[in-house]
Amino acid sequence: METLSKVFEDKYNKNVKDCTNEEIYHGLLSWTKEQLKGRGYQEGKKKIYYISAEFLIGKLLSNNLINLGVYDEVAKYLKENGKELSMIEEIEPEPSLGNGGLGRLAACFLDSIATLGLPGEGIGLNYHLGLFKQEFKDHLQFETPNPWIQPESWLTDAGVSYYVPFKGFMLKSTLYDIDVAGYENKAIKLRLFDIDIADESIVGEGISFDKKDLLHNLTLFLYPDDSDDAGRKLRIYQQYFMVSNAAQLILDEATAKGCNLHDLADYAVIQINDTHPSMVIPELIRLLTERGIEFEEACEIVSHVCAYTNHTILAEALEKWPISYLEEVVPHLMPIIRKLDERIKAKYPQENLAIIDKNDLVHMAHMDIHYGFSINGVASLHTDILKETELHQFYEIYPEKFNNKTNGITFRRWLLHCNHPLTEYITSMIGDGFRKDSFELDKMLGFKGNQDVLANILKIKQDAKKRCAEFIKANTGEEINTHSVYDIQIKRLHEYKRQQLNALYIIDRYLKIKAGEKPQRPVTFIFGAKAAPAYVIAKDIIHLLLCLQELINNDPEVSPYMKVVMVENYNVSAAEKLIPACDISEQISLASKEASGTGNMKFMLNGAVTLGTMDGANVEISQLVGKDNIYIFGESSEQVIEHYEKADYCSRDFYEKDERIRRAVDFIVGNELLSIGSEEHLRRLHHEIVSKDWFMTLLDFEDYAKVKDQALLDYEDRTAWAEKMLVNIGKAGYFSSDRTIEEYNRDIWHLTPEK
Ligand code: GLG
Repeated sequence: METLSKVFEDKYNKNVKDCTNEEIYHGLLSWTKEQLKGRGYQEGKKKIYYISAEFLIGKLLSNNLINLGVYDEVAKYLKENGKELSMIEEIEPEPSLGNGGLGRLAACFLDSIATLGLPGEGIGLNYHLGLFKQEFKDHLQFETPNPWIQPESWLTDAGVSYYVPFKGFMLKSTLYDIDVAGYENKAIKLRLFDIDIADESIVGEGISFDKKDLLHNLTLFLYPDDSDDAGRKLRIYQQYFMVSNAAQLILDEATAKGCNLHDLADYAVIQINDTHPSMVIPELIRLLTERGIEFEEACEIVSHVCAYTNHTILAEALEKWPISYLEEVVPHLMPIIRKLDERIKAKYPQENLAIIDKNDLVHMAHMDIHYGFSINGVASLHTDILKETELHQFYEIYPEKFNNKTNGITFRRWLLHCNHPLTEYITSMIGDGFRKDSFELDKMLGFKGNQDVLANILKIKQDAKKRCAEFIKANTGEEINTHSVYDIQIKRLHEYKRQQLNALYIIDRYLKIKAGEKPQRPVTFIFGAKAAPAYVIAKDIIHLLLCLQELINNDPEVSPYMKVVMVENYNVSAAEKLIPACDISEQISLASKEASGTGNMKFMLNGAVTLGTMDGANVEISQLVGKDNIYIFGESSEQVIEHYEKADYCSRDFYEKDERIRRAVDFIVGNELLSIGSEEHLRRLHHEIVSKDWFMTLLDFEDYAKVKDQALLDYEDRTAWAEKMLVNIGKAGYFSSDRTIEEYNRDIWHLTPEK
């Protein structure tokens, strides 16, 4: 720790003892950056370029210390000097460079790519103000900017820049790198492109800004509101800026290593993360032809370099850009896209295989599938749905391109970092081999029935709940009972994820308590969720949850038995505090709609029991832990898909026929809530549920309530419950992103790992 001490002396002319937490954070930041550099980078002839519009990396300090293998040493050194590393962690701003699962997955993947010693890098954009910061006022969500770049940050200017052509002008980029340490291995880089002239001062009230002022706004926000034309076009500007830079960088790096461009596939493989980076295909073709390669050969080369991951079947996320937008932003790509489309139409005249459809929309996913060599889904059920339904027409012509890669999470962040006590306890039981080989967690199962072990696991959970209660108090002002069951649903707010289903259960329970049915143990219903700024119903659901929180927590007759808390500005750091404390993990999406989910894996790893539908990776979780260790409810994906095909689901029927459902739904517009909240929001939501309910909330209500009641009853047998926890932890090894990345490499990338 000598070099660290020296940092404080050189930087502040002080002993660490006399430094403020801010100073210590900045000292640690520059010291850690040096250590990372000293590590070296994964090299190799062929490299994976993981291009993604989102990298939800979270805070980096502790994770880097863990991966560098110095966390304990640094914590001890600080403690000896009267400082707490956990307090220093609080100083670090969290970059919000992602929305949710897709961006967090990209961050977990970088950790695993580095850990496995694979040569690779992530490529994205350096959004100055991230997604947005969520604030609650009058039980409503408001959005404000979330600046995270300080004069000293994890970014390093890479000294690389390119010119990116748009219609009528060029933009010059600057490249910033963030080092990502592998666990006890070398580092890789996350490369974020930016423009120097981005200007935060153009942001007005909330997160509003002139969407047409491209010279100043291009890298300000992640996913600007796309509810209008200007917002949608801005996304195209951002996407093209990202992939044009990426393509130039990739060709330069390959050429520098001796590539003659004909053999590009021996030097580079590109993983296209959802459709946002899809324009990399025509852009690479453009650059290759500029560098003297024939069009036909350029298509061939690119088809051996690009692979595509699909993360959702929701139509809203499968991008289709109008030709007119592309003509306006990147006219030089359109002739290429048209040619790519013509080649396909000549071979496959079927309308549903076309890149450009008859409404002049460019289907980005279709381009990825035709001109990439691999397409994968992110959980086994999801891939099956792609093959059998959503992308069936492509599966018929390219069966060999389709493959599944069930998602995973990095255990460094989601166990070692967020849950030190559990990590230490597991180590004491089975040694530390699981840190590198997650399947070793299976050894935990040998302790089934061991009363001491079960008691210890319960104790660790109880302590985590106490720490979490402090976080909740600080975040929401609410006091929660640490002996209550912690029932947690944290994820983006979306109707398909069905937070509204959970809310209806809460209302139902509230009404029962009011009617004198007092449960033996209280439950705390914990939520965290951001809603897209223009997603009206999602914001109405947040409103409902906040109104329920106000009503229930302030009712002396009910609050001893249940509470509702909605954490403000839910993000990676909040997740790290909530997940270790969870008893029941809510994964209640409408079957077929959640491609995978990754929160479900994080909860399981930390000893929560899942309450969920047979959707996404829940299916694989249930296969692994067995039906006694998970609570499954609701209709299957086949049944749901059939409802959609036949258009035979009618929420009003459920509402009218079922008294219990009707009472809960009508409570949304009853006097109790109307006296707290806004009539407009509550009535709109009520109307939506009764007369639309696209995601079939009412269909699954009865079964959900029944199974959830059972889970809460079973919780009372503490030993039996601890055994469920043990099995969940023991079986979580499969969900390490190291396993996922090994599979990507084995089946798609074919890189040689470095020791
Ligand atoms: C998607 C899906 C999630 C999935 C994640 C990562 O909705 O189910 O776990 O990607 O593959 N848009 C997303 O967050």
